[in-house]
Amino acid sequence: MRILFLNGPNLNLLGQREPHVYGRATLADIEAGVRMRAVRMGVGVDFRQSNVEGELVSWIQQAKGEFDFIVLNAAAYTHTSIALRDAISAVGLPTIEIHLSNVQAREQFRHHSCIAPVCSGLIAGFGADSYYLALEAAINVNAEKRPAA
Ligand code: CA2
Repeated sequence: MRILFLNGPNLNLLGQREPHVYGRATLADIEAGVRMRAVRMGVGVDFRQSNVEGELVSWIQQAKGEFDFIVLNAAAYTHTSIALRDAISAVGLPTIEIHLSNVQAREQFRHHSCIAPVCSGLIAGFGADSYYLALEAAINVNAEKRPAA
C-alpha cells in the first residue's frame, strides 16, 4: 500500500510562526513522524509540499496507479480551490482532508471546504496527530476493502 501526503501553501513555514495556532513542529518533523509510523505499519509514503495550486493538481492527477490513498492538507486552497476538488473527483482515489487546526472553531471563511464533498473523510484540530490519524485511517479503510485471505 502506498499513501501520498500533499501539503498546500505556507505549510513550509510551520514551526516558525503562529505556534499557538499550528504548534511547534516543522513540516519536516511531521514528515519524519509519518515516515516512522509508516515503516512500522508496513506502508509506503511520499510526502510533498507546494505553494502552487497547479502543482498540487498535477500531483493528484499523477497519483492514479502510483498510490492507493491521498492525504491532503490543502491549507488555504481548501477554502477556494475548485481545481483541487475537480482533480480529486476526476482521479477517483480515496482522499482524506486534514488540518492541523480546528477550522470550524476559527474564522467563518475557514468553515467552508471546496474539497470536503469529494473526500472520504475529514480530520482536523489535532496538530501533527491529524497526519498520524489520517495514516491510520487510510490503512484501516484499505484493509477493510481487501477480501479476507
Ligand atoms: O489548520 C490547517 O492545517 C490549515 O490547513 C492551515 C492553513 C489554513 O489556511 C487553513 O485554513 C487551515 C494555513 C497554513 C499556513 O501555515 C502557516 C504556518 C506558519 C505560519 C503561518 C502560516
